[in-house]
Amino acid sequence: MLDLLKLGLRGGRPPRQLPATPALKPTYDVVIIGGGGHGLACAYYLARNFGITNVAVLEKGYLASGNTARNTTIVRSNYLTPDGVRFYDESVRLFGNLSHELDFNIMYGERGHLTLAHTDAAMRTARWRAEVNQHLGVDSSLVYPDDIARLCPELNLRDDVRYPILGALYHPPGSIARHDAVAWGYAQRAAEMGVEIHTHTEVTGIRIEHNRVVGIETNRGSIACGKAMQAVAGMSSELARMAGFRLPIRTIPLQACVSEAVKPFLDPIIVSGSLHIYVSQSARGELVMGGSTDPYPLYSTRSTLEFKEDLMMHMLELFPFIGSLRVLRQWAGMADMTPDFSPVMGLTPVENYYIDAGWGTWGFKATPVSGTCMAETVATGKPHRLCAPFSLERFYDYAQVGEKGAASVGH
Ligand code: FAD
Ligand code: PYC
Repeated sequence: MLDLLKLGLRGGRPPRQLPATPALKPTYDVVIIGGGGHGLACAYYLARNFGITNVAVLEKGYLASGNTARNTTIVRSNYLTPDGVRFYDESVRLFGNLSHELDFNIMYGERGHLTLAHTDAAMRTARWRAEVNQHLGVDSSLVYPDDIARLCPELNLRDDVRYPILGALYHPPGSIARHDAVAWGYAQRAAEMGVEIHTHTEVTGIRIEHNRVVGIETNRGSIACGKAMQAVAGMSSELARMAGFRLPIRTIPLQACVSEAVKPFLDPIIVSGSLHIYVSQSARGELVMGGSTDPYPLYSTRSTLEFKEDLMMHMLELFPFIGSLRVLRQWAGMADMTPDFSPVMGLTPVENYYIDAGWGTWGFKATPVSGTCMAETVATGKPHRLCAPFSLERFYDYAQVGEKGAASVGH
């Protein structure tokens, strides 16, 4: 506010918000690979919580050019397992205060989240999630068509359709935000504390000696480092391969689209697992819509007509009146899918090389909690208690954290 007043009195242009990419130094205490929300949040919390500022974030494109600015911005904690609920609930808490904390408006809006159930099996899963959520103090409950009609009068609740709505899991804290602002806010505050952010800097190799990371190769030269962390979403397996280990991850495209802007009519976020759709209305008035992942693994961000046709067929079952609404943009991101629909966070087989991966179709909502957890893990060399269940080792110990039943996206 004070800055705005000063600027008004002084006139002229506001200062450039992020420093230009500097020359690479020969060595850093920590190198973070990937300048999406997760990498930038980790850099911010490393500086803020641990005073570690000799940090370089290396991003091969521009800031948030990956999934951070391709997602549909849904934030919620109505998960299925106690480990998942605790973890995402901390993120919802951090998100609620993030505009204030970063002094950067991320346009966080609590809208309520309805996961529609069209089958007895979906009702059972909704009831199960509600029980686990309530047990851990998370606001979720099972609701029925009369309640749904009150919460979202625009929904087609008739029972003469292919998949009538039997009920829903209602989660009032479900929210949306401005996704790229999350990355910019973290980047700006991290840079103010001394973190260097290097865009258009692609990591091409990881130098390892005696099973310990010692340096990073980039398209702008080599650097030495004490520690490194990868947070590269759709390219996780590729970076792990550079570091010499394998991940239980398949990379699958996920598409989404937005309509032209119309006056606000849709308050809650609507998800239907059976119809394979999810939709919210943005602050600008666009319908932000998505469906299932593509049916095959692929490193590609192309859009397809099949996706749009499928999605619209199901959208029209729920909202028959939007038949003449035009689609404005369609895009895709690459989702790194784990077998149990939970992330891979923490230590790796390479000493001082850390991982934040496996965020599939669910990682935007985890940006703040992943940042805090990974910062502590990198700083102390020990997994933060909230991310300990998501270690890579769980796949060797048969301790998966199964969250498929809580994924909004069909697979
Ligand atoms: P990214 O933002 O992808 O950042 C990784 C960065 O690494 C990229 O910028 C990339 O350029 C960079 N990189 C890659 N390789 C290299 C290299 N060799 N050198 C240097 N840099 C490199 N999640 C939700 O919670 N809610 C949702 O509603 C939601 N909707 C989604 C909708 C779609 C269409 C998609 C695709 C995903 C959705 N997700 C959602 C998932 C979410 O977007 C991701 O899990 C999350 O954004 C991952 O953040 P990140 O910072 O790890 O990755
Ligand atoms: O994880 O809530 C989610 C989500 C919604 C759409 C894509 N992911």
